[in-house]
Amino acid sequence: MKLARRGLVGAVALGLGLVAGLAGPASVAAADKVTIALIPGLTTDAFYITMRKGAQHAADAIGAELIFQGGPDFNPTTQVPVLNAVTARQPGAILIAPTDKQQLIAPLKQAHDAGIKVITVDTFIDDGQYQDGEGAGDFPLSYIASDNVLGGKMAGHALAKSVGGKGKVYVSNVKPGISTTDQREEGFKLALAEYPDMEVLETQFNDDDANKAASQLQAVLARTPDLVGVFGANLFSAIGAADGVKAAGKTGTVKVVAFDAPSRIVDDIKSGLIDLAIAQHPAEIGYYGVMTAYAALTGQSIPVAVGTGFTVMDAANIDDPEIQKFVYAE
Ligand code: T6T
Repeated sequence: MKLARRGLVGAVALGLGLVAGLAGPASVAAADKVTIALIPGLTTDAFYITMRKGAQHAADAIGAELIFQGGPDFNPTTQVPVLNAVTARQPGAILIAPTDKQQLIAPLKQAHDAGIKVITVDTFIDDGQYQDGEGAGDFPLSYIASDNVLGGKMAGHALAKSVGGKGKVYVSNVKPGISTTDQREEGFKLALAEYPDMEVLETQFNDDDANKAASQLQAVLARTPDLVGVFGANLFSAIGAADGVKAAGKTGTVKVVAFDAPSRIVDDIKSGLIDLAIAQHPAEIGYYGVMTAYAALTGQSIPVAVGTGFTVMDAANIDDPEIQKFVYAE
């Protein structure tokens, strides 16, 4: 029978999750040099660029080799061939942000069957509950990420507050089937359900294309002139929604709450185009991803889930150096 190790994604620090094997023999000796691959959702996104920096920091600290290889867009069609190529190189561990909950299960199973330790970062496969003996995508050893339902709830309450608790809003989202953005929308809607005078319009899916998100904003506004706000559920959705608001001449009238914090979003907070951003901590995800992989590769027990934090950025705190350090790298 498989050992059930279900941890909670939340404010869980490395080593605080439920651990397996405590009664077993002491850990095996550290490997001489381990190779850990990080496969992002796409290579050119400031979120994953920042994650890579945190991962590299950890790899340098432990003398591991870090391979960073990914696709040009957030898409399983381009990510799966990259994953297969990385699997063929037989790294000790693969850290991956799967671009689809279902479509990455089979190719990741191949990596797992080849003896590679699979850990997912940012996004998850299947139901995201690993090592509990249930589901085709149960084999990854750990999931290291933000709590995206919580982040979506935070965004929902922030948007409701900024519009005075009433009016029509919608979610600008990427596409269905991505664990993170699905969960953010879920959290946002849970929060908005607490405001009887608010209405959530149909979600607009932009395929991670900011230009599409901008056009959609203008189209929604054309058919709903009393729109009061929008939640951009990731970096490109938020930038696009903000562009749409600006192009429509509605800066400050249609409120924008963003997920993610590249410098462009910071500029928009300063100019008043974006009200607030929920910044993730991608460097933390990369750092603990590598450390978790290393622990697994050297025979240590590891938490099945590691929850990383958020920093809320708005006009009142954006110049604070303690806040600025969470702006994503370019
Ligand atoms: O929001 C992040 C990431 O968490 C999500 O899974 C995909 O989009 C981003 O990379 C931002 O573009």
